[in-house]
Amino acid sequence: MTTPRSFERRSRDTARIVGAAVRSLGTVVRRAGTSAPATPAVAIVAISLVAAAVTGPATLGARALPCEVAAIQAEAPTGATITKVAVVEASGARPRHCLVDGHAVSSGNTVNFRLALPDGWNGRFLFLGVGGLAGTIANLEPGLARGYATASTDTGHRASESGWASNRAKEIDYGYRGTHVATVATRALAAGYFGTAPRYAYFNGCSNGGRQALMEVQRYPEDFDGIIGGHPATGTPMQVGRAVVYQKMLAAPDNYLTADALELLSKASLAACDKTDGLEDGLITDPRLCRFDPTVLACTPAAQPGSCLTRGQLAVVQQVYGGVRLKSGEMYAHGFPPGHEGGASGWRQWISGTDAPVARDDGRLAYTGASLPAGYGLMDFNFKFLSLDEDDPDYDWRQFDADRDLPRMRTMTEILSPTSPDLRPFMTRGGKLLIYHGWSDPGISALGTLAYHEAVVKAVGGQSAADTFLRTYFVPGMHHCGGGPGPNQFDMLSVLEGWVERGQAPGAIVASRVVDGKTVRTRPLCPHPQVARYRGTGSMDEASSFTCDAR
Ligand SMILES: [Ca+2]
Repeated sequence: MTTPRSFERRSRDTARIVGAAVRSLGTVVRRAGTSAPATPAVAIVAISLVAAAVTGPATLGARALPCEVAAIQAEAPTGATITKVAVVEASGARPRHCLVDGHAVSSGNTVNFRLALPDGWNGRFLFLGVGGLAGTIANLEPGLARGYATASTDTGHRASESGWASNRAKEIDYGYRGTHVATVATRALAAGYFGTAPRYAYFNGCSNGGRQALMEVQRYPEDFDGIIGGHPATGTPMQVGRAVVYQKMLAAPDNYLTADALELLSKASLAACDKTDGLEDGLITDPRLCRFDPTVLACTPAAQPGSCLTRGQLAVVQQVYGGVRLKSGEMYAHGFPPGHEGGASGWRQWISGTDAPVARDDGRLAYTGASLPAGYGLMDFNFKFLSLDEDDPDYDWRQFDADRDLPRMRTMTEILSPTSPDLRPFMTRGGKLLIYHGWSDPGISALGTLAYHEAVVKAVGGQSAADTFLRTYFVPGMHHCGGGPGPNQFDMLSVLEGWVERGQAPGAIVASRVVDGKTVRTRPLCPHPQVARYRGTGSMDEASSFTCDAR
């Protein structure tokens, strides 16, 4: 197998030869076009150089194997089984590709994967994470459209498979190992198919995919050259934070945060915080500067219904902002920063749902029906079968008490929660990590990601060490992996490639806000601890009117 280093060198040579040949061909064409015909001999030499360059052993995109089960299985690494292979014709931005389904062996389980091997391969490998409780395989088209050999995994169970979380091997595969074994298998299959190892391997995922990203960095630092972790899920702490919020929300009918209450809250937090970042632009760029007290919305006897928040509603809001501390004072589940609580993808989607909870037979309030808030739908399952070290079908998260119950969750927290800040092995081998998180994510707290970033900086030896391999970007006004009023479209993968492949250390990344297909605002995202600052002149909707400044 070609080593990446020697391959890289060869591929540079190839690029030089192709470049020279193309330049030479260009000359030929221009001459032809200006009625000064080149001699046939010159043209033939140039064309044969190109042909030699694109069919040589180090060529990108020249398929080495037929797209057939037997041929691909013959090149498969130990433990990988190919179950289905199909040629998929080009469609839209998606190139023609060989689609490979199979599974890889882990200890006590098999892990499904899918791998797409495109015509016109760009020489790189991209693995895509999956959301929620996994059990499905990501849509590979975003990677395919850019020419990557693109793979994903369900992490070792199917979404339809009840009882998977009562199987420790499957829990471990969901936690971290499934991503690793599927990565090793699919990267080797790509190398076998194309006849050469991918020059670079990347991971990209958001939410649970962001959790997969951090697990890879922490546990398998050799798997990827570059990793993007968006809105990384935190496993047990995230569940604990939600449980305590719902304990308060469901304690009385009055406590429910209606859509109107959330819009009221959103207006009030924006009014209090918009200017604190130096520019009144409808966005809270740095909610850490915000001193917003929601009790300004407290109902008074004279208040009109719907114009204020009840005591119960305020208690819920303060719980969401405040997070969960242990008796020792340690912050266990970070609260959420104020700002941009309203809108369809805001707190309504994650925290309060669209329909008020109703009383069950036992008199207690519960959400029912199809419109469960995203943070609530999996509460029962998570606590009974995933968070607890020993399954307990009778466990009631409504009674959860952090100091009493967390000792019952130690092993599973280790399995599910990507909390280790010591990323030195990844740093030392030259890996690069981009983390991003919308400040207004109502599903997973950006403050938790901030705390993790700071812990990493400390663990690897300080800011200058961290700067060699890590950038974290907080996105103002962005909800969970998208949505919200902020600039929420950006291309982290190109930035990561520039860093890994060309040594271009990332700075500001321009993000766009697109409404009905039109870009209405661009804004730089700044690597933490820098923050985007308005220069004082120019349109507030143009990224060029901002600089990234130290706070
Ligand atoms: Ca502002």
